[in-house]
Amino acid sequence: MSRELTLQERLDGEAGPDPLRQAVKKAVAALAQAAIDISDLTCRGALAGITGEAQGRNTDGDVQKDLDVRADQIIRDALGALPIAVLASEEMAELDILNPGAPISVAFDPLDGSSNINTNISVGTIFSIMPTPPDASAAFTQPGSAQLAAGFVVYGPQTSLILTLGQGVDIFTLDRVERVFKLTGSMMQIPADATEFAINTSNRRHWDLPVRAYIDECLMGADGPSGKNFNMRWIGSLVAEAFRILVRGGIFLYPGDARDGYEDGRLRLVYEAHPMAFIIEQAGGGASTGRKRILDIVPGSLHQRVPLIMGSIKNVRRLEDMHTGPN
Ligand code: FBP
Repeated sequence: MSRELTLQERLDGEAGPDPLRQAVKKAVAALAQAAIDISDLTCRGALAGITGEAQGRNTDGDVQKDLDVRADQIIRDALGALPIAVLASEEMAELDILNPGAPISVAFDPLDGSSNINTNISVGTIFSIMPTPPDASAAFTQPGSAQLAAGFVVYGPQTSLILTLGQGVDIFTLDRVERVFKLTGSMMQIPADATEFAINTSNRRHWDLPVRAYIDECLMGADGPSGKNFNMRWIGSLVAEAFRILVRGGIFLYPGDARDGYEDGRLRLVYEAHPMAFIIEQAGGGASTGRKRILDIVPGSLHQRVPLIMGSIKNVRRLEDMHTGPN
């Protein structure tokens, strides 16, 4: 049996002499190293002092769990000495400007899905790497299409790192014995048409009409206009839903709804929706608000939320049609 390529070998093969690509390579390698440490903590759980208990709130008002705080520190320590201009984290109110002359800037959600920690359900880390513009403080006011690389890690039964450098999507699995990520899935392609949807249906009464109409269509199954029976999943963990969609297709929705504070849904543009959209599009899928392509959105603020609909391209297009009408 041939030996699997390690993440480091893959990065070395891609980077070449270009200083921008070299900086991306170093940042991804450091994020992967941090993910191994976070994976150790999630696996040991209470044995490592991880309780899932709230530690307070971050400056944006989200409840912060102990693992949120530790994961944030682990990643900042891993990236701190690299040629990075600006760091942005879900856990930090403001940008952290490190070295304004450096070619890249990194945004990350250190621990996504933290409400799942004490229920032993998959959580993850998400990251987005941007080129640094002449005014470094504008690093995260660029559209998602400017991303140089994006990835996420799922701390689940396996720890998996999903990566795009803008030329397809690869999956790396953590080899716990050797403590390295190894390539286990190359050039992922999301099936174009799928029959699995993921949405928190407890919010149905708050949804707007296009979302209701689409989910009703799914629920009607073969008797409805789709002519197909759908299955449903809701893990409440964006990284786990995205991983499932990458391997077997489907559609994920966290739409805006009528609850106070949920007008633009729950997910954050800069370090959740942008990187996910880059990965999903690179695997042949779609990512949209229903009215606009996620990668075309220019963030107005660091922690802004955005409705996110992503997955199999035909399902996403159907939902867009329901929002805007077919072209
Ligand atoms: P956090 O960024 O606070 O972890 O929230 C994100 C998230 O956990 C996603 O991973 C998940 O898709 C969503 O919230 C679940 O939200 P809800 O509990 O409203 O279904």
